Amino acid sequence: MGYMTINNRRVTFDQEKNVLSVIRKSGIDLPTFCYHSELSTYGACRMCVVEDDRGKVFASCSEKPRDGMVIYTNTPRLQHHRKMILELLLASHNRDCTTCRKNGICTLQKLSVQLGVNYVRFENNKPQIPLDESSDCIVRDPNKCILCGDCVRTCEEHQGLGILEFAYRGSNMQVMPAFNRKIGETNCVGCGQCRVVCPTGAITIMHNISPVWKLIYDSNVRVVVQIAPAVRIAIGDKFGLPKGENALGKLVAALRRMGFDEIYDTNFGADLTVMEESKELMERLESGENLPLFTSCCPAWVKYCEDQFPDLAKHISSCRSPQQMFGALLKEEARENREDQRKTIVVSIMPCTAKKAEIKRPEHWTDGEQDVDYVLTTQEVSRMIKEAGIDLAQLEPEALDMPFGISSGAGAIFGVTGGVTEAVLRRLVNSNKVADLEAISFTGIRGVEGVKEATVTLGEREVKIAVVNGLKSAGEVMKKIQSGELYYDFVEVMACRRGCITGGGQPVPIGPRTKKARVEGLYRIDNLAQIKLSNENPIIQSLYDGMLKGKEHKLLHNNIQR
Ligand code: HC0
Ligand code: SF4
Repeated sequence: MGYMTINNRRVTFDQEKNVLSVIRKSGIDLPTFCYHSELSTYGACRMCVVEDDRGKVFASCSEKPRDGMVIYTNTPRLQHHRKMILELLLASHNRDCTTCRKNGICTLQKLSVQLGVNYVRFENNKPQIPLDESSDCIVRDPNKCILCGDCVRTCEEHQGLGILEFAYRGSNMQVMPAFNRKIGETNCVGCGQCRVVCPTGAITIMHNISPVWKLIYDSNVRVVVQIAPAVRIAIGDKFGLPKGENALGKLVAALRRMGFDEIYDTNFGADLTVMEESKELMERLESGENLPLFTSCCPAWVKYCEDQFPDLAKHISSCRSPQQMFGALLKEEARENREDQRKTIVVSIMPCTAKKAEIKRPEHWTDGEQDVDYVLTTQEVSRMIKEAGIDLAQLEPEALDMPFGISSGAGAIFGVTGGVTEAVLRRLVNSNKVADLEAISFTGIRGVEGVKEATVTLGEREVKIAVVNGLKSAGEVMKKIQSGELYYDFVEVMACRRGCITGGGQPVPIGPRTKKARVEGLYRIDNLAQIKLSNENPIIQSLYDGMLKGKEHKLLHNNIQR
């Protein structure tokens, strides 16, 4: 422990890795573009500059705290410096803020207001570069890029992919995929993590708002919507609700007012996935074939495995993801229900940008028909709610529609790393006693580490499990599986750190406090759930005895031979 003096106030420090963290701990929100606590320090934007008692100006993100340091964070010199940086950034930036997708959530815009930059003395003479709309998941607008490198480091350091790089020099410098390819031509997995950290409109979500509005107002169409686990504890961020609060009831009320015909829960789809995936795990354990079994519900992970480790792709579960299982079920139900002459359209509300690509993969379609028609991210739905003039925070919560509005706590925790594994283990242990549920949760599968390991006894057998989040960690585990250095029976992978709660389509910023609150929010939903095990969901049971009978493979599994 040491102490330093910040703006004439004594502040202690302990484990903080840099002066910036100590300043923020003291309650001063120093602005940055390029600093993220979970990324390497780049020190390029210089917005976090401070001045010491000798008049030295330095970037606080790149300096270790030292005992006895005396610093100032807002001297006239620093104010001038920051304004100048902003002005120069704005000078080479496309400033069509009013029509920008990041309007209202752009850090450059926010800081320009906060620091009072009211004019820009320099013209932007840069030629306009066309948008890159080649991906189903994200859009790149190089004209909005401020070269902070956050996306470059995220894709490299968290996802181990390095799709985006700096190219050219000096004033021609740009961030782009290697060889100036379009992002859709690379091995980008669409996780959207680059969008989460992008402070401007340079990387945004590929929107599907307009077609969904049109369908809602088409009287020949029945629009059915499903809501993913991680959406409910994040959407409140956009409407001033406490971080991590479960806003499902309010979201249902909003969607009903907007005109969606039926509103269901992807947690129900997750219960279906638990049934099928636990069965598949037991079959593979018995046959000994294609172990470990890899989870298949994260589409960014599935694409990553196919692209980077094709020899291991046969380990991926044949189960469709919860959104796809549910989509297939809803379309099948519509085919069977001939009374309603309207065409059924299934829309998913997801925390994830990669889900937009998943719905287009034909192996998840049924009889050549796309099961989920559109994916809207949490961010897009928030925008639609605002467009409709609805204040989500003020709405009285409403219930989901039946029959697919009932789900278990096991389905809810799918949205956090370790949740799929915990849900599958609950099913296989098949006990809802508190002691047994707790024993599963304490096996080591909960927590934020990139790789967690657990060994669980199922019947006569010890089952070795790995729970992985972040694709860079996944790559490290895959290499060790490939070489035989590590052996597992079951591997859960989620591409985004901590799972879907930090998905590429979630409201930003997602700082440490928000991440923690979202994780706790999902576990709280599980704690409050009356049904803890997917197999105890009565609707699931009746489906297996009814509509699903004989159609399990057709509707719940994909049809590719890996
Ligand atoms: Fe997830 Fe899912 S848990 S991937 O993170 O499995 O997107 O929330 O909807 O499909 O259920 C995302 C979240 C889902 C799916 C579920 C799984
Ligand atoms: Fe990299 Fe994911 Fe961004 Fe693609 S979407 S560039 S994989 S961070």
